[in-house]
Amino acid sequence: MFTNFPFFPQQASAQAGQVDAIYFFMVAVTAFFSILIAGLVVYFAFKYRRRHRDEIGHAIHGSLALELLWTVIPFFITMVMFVWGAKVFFDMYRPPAGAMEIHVVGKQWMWKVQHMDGRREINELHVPVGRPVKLIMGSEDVLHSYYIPDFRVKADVIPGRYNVLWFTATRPGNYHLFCAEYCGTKHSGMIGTVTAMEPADFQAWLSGGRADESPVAAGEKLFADLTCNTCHLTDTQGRGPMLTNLFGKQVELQGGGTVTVDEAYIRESIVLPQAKVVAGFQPLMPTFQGLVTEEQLLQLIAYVRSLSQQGEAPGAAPQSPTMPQSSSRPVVEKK
Ligand code: HEC
Ligand SMILES: [Cu+2]
Repeated sequence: MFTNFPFFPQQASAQAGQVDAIYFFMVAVTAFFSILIAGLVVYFAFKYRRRHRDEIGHAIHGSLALELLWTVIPFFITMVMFVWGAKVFFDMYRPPAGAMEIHVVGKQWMWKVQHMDGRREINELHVPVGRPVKLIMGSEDVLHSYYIPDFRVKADVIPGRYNVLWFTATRPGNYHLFCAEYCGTKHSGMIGTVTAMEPADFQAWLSGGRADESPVAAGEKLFADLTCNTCHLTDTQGRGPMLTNLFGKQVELQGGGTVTVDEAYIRESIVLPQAKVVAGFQPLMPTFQGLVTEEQLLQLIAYVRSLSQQGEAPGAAPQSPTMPQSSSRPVVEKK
């Protein structure tokens, strides 16, 4: 609709239309009332101007009807904005199950990307059209923000957290990518290109490059290198809990309470193991904060999660990104 309007980014994702609709609704409401009020101010200034030197205005003692009117009408208009906005917001913050996952790490001043089959790219992102894509993001240093205006999506990449952004690209093309959070002297250079491709072209692109080790395989290696496997065994005899089939389950904590195992919990278990101690275990897991990079954390999480994927032996080859993920995989965010 707005592709020929040079001041407005094109709509290239499934959510772009929804975001624009609510944006234009709010602009229209604001413009309508601004013009109405400004017009009335001018009109009344003339209509009720002082005509004689000694003229004195009537005192006004309020009007219940008027006060109700200008309270109730704005209330309903703002509730429409709130409910509508909340709906769009929740849709944008809950990735659908089975979305294609891609790891993204922000770093002064670049975006490092790794696909699930291992292929890497920097300041670029290739995605297929017509398929939900979930970016799992971490920051190696400071706050960054991943912003694709043509898709109408933006998410802060907060250090020390597991950040998620999802979208479904709808038309092939190249789109601007920006860091939208001031992150140091070369912040303005932290830009790139998102390339949306037809699924077949995307497959060709994916298999065309030199694929690195997949995040799951890298995570499995780290699991051994960091000696995680000396405490977390594949049976219950280890000093730490068994991690097989853990993802998505409820875990009982020492001192009562439970926690659902999701990516954020696994991340916390690795960097702050004492924050939530599993019931029946000693708090003897050392912290790995500072010993692993953000990218390695994402790989470890991907590996621990892969231990729970049905039909796969622990550490088996990762799924190809084009395969729909098994529906039995527990999802963190339910729709
Ligand atoms: C010295 C032994 C030891 C090492 C090494 C160790 N862990 Fe642990 N881990 C534990 C213990 C004990 C617990 C349970 C107590 C707790 O929650 O702190 C635990 C808990 C966990 C949990 C939460 C499990 C649950 O059931 O909720 C995860 C995930 C985890 N560790 C991952 C790792 C990873 C990944 C590594 C390697 C980077 C690692 N651990 C290294 C002993 C260890
Ligand atoms: Cu940045």
